[in-house]
Amino acid sequence: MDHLKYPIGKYSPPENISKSDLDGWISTIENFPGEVKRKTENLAEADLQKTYRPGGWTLRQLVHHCADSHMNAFIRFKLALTEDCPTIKPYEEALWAELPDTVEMPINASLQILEGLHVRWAFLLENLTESQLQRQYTHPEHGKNFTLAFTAGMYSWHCNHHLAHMGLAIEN
Ligand code: NI
Repeated sequence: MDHLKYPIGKYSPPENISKSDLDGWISTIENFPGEVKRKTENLAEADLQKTYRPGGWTLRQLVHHCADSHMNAFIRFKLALTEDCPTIKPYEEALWAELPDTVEMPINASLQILEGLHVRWAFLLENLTESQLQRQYTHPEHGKNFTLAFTAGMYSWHCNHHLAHMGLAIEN
């Protein structure tokens, strides 16, 4: 079950984040909407109801979740860049995934969100200075601070994590 939940393992950032780590992460973020589109473009509506594991989200929920999660992430980056170590607002991702726009809607709207959002997100990341990448935010549930460099890696992982889930769901 853990393999299905975490098909690429959990996020384990390098001890020291290099320029090439960051470049790789940014390109993953940049390419993600295209990857999701490629994976889903030839699927029938019924395929979107497939889950990647028993009790897991459907393919449809996975795509909408990525839009929800990455909209929140983009806002966190902007807050951290413009405020002094802001406390970000967590959200109940499991409950968001049960709302009508996530359970019932075609995925096209979220593909469009991801497309525009990731162009801006990758552009922003590519143009941050070293000191901007070291800016931090506080996550109240984890009770500690995270740098934007660490967080870029986390969301690159998040992209690949859910792409792997989508692959599993399609094969099911
Ligand atoms: Ni997620």
